[in-house]
Amino acid sequence: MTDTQAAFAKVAPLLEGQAIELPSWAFGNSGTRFKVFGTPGTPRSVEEKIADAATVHRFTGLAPTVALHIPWDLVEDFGALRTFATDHGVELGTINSNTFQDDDYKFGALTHVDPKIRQKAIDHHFECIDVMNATGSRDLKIWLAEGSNYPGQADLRGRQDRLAESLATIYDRIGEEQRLVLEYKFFEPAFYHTDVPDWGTSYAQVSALGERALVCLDTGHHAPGTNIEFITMQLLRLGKLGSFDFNSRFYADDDLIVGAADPFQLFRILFEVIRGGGYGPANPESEVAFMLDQCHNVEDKIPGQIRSVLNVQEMTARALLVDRDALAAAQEAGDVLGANEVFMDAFQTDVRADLAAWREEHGLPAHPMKAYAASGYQQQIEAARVGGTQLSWN
Ligand code: PSV
Ligand code: MN
Repeated sequence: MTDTQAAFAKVAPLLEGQAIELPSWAFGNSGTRFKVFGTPGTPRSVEEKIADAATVHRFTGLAPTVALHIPWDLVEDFGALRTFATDHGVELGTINSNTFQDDDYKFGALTHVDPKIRQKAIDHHFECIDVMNATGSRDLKIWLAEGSNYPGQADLRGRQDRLAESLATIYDRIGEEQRLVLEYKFFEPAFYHTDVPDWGTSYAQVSALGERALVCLDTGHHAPGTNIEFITMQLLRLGKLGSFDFNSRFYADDDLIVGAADPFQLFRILFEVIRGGGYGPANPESEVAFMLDQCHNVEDKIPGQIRSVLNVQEMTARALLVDRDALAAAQEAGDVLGANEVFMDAFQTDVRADLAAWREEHGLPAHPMKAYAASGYQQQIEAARVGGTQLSWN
């Protein structure tokens, strides 16, 4: 046994039970403001999206739940959708509200100056909670596209106060076992100010609500150079990290495959997750949800999601390999380069062969990407899904 194999064997039990939620919208068409390309085999119904998500889980064992976005995933009977998902081997997960595609929300939704429009946005969240009750979902995720484009356009303070009031009304409606997670983003679609721009604002808003209100950290929603692992540490320390929306970025909210642009950043975040007790398999008390929030504009969507969850698994394995005792000793001794070397040794460990063997031991394909390509599923959906309207951001 090599040193790497011995180290991997020690952390391998902690890879069991890792769960990464998939976004239903990753399976629909998406693009930029310039063009949305269609892709053969793209789902025409919510059921087809769930079947694709279940396929990702079948090949990886990593993605037992699917997040829905309302109204994109509205169906007549959510009880039946829940059964459909279970029959396919997955569960329905987080419900995402959407107050960014209705003309009434041009100048805000939960922050709007007009109480009628605020109530309409609150009612939409009540509808999402009804969906959660039918699907058995735990989390209501709120991301708001609200803000202003020009200095003086809006009363920043008034909007923050109205937001607090609207959120309190929504929070009052969620069940004992349910949670509200508030996602922040520092720009887009508004550019001068955003009403929930940063973790501090989200933290202040959810802290005023109560214990079951938490922060959602989307990795693509920070200014370049932001130390996201520090935010991860702080939110865990404060007991307010509810969930992650994983993706990666080169420039802005690019929504590219997690771990593709900067695998080292993903490693650093996952190290703080583990260090802070936010990783479920190592700490059963943890309730932090790990989700992807991605779009596959030019690549095939199912392998795009398979690659994504594998990237998270691989960086988790490497982060688990950090020799925490040696790290602490070096840190305490003021051994700057020694501490850095312990950290980098784990990051630079190639665990791919060990993970392949581990998967086989668990009845999974050693190489899920290759196994999916050889399975014929892609060809089958491309042949079968002809006609109808491919789903997108609508
Ligand atoms: C906003 O950019 C966001 O990250 C929110 O999570 C939305 O719900 C999602 O993207 C929609 O793709
Ligand atoms: Mn997001």
